[in-house]
Amino acid sequence: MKTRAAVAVAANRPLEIMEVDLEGPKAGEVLVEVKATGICHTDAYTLSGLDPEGLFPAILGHEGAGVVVEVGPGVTSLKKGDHVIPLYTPECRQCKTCLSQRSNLCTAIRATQGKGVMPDGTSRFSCDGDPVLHYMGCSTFSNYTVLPEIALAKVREDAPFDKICYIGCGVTTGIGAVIHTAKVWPGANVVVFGLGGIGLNVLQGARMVGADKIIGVDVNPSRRAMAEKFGMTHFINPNEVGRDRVVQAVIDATDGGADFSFDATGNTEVMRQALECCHRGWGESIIIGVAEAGKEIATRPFQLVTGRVWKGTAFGGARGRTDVPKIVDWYMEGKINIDDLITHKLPLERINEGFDLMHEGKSIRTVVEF
Ligand code: NAD
Ligand code: AHE
Ligand code: ZN
Repeated sequence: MKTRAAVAVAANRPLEIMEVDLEGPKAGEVLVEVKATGICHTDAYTLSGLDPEGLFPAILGHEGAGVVVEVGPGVTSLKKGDHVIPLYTPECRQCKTCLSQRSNLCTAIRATQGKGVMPDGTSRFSCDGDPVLHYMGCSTFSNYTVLPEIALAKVREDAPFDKICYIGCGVTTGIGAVIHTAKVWPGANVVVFGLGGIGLNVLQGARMVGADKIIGVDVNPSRRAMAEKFGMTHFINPNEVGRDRVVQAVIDATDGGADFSFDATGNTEVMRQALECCHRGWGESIIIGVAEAGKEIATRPFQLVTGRVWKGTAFGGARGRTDVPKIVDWYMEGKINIDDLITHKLPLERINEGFDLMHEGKSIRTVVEF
């Protein structure tokens, strides 16, 4: 079949809207009509050419929601008409990691996913006979896409696609980092570096679990109002206090340091600040941000010797097929706010404007509707 898609033809070039060919689902695969997709900073990172797994030409996008159109042989958990959210972190429930229950980093298809192909080693997308690659196993910047059954969460049918697509990455990553990875306790002091599409969801996660002080740090002063709406109690702008004084500002505001800090910027200097503003003896810093190839984090080992802990999280530690339907329920029950974070909506033809809005700091999430 043909599908309309925004194709990343090369690094650092605008996406090109074109018709591409899409093969139907093979064994264990599912054809999905994507109804809506968010644009995450990780899409921009890969498009920039700095992602070591960034391959071109490819169809980016990993924050979608849609409907099952057709299932391939052997698919048992999904049927035509089911509403689904694609999962860049699948849940096979059979690999060593899934069975361990210690991590959400299912290994069933990770190797082929990183090469831009389906588990059988080939792409379902092509253009004039040449393969176009998948991205993060999702490729939601296409009206139709094919995914393995284990990479789809079945969700309730009354939930609006243009909102729940954001649960496919940003919402789950931010809230999950708080509840699954950090396990923030009621009364904890929390600091969030970067108040964009992910950081604002960390804020609402921290509020949900009953954190006490919730400090937000961002160089963009226009983030303040939205962050306060999502639970932030104190704001620090590094450009106002001085970048070298952010750590002390957090320590002063929290009687000795944060119980938990989160990096949602992807900046390795900020990651260091996020660790070093944690409380001596127990403060934990969770890295969410993705940094480009060649960037490394550094700190004095003394920071860890004296009890601070450095951790990271992917997809908020969520097990997609199990946890994502629950987060959709939370949204539908009014327990979490997604609507206010979707600041812009665009048709596919204007998707590049969504990237511009992100880079200019004008949007939180842009959702593209098909
Ligand atoms: P975004 O662009 O919406 O937000 C980033 C925010 O960080 C912006 O508000 C920006 O002003 C702020 N910022 C930038 N530099 C800063 C600095 N030096 N100090 C303080 N604030 C600064 O991006 P997003 O979609 O929220 O993504 C954030 C990061 O999280 C990206 O690196 C993205 O790749 C990563 N991410 C990781 C996961 C995961 O599973 N680990 C999931 C989604 C996104
Ligand atoms: N190819 C990238 C990997 C970047 C990365 O860490 N991705 C996160 C999800 S970001 C979603 O917006 C992730 O899930 N990581 C775990 C994994 O297995 O990829 C790079 O930098 O190499
Ligand atoms: Zn993302």
